[in-house]
Amino acid sequence: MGIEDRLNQIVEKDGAVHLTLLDPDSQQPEVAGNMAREAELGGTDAIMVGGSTGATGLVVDETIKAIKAACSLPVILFPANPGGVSGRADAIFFMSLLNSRDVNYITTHQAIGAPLVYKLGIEPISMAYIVIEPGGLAGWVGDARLIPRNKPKLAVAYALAAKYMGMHYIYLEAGSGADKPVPVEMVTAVKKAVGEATKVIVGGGIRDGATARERVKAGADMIVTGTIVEQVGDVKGKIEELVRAIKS
Ligand code: 1GP
Repeated sequence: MGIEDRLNQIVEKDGAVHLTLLDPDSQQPEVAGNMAREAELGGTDAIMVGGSTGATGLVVDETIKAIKAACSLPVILFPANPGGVSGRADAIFFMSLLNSRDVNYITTHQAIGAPLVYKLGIEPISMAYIVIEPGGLAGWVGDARLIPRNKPKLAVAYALAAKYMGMHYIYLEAGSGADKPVPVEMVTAVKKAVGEATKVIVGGGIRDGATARERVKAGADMIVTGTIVEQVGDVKGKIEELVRAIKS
């Protein structure tokens, strides 16, 4: 079974998926491996690997190698550009930053990266990336026309466009380390519009179980946390808190 089917099955069974994001630019590969092991013990479902700056080439490769040696979870690439593609990964969020002003982030990087993904045999998971205020580094690097927090209608419009273009996953991103996560009302509106089959991922600024649970109750199928895992001493304990909060 492919990674996308596995994730969808977990949504069916547990009500939600938890994904741990590790940025290869934030720590040495061995440290990333240890974090992944702890995250697996804490009950996370998969490891995402990527970052807006400095997550390319050898550093991505070495990080995934260390994660693979330390745990048995699937590794999904979350690249900012084709430089973030590694044949060591199991799958890739093959994403388009729909509200970017820069065609590179909408289709050009995808065209350049696609033959590499094909050649390496990595499973592509079709995903729309929609960046919401404050947007963080991802918003800046991707030249996003940020969706205002108080305009859920705009997020719904992009999400529906994504669904009608055949994308399977919709990622609502507030930006790594955001002081405010994606508003609950926006998650509710997007999920209501796209329906059951299209999965909604929410990330950016989620640091505790209660915040994650509110978004799952609002309709998020998957929750991504990254920064908090880098900040806490007890990775396993933090992941346990998040996982317990979102799984039914
Ligand atoms: C960033 O949404 C992810 O792309 C995760 O955000 O680092 O704030 O958890 P955090």
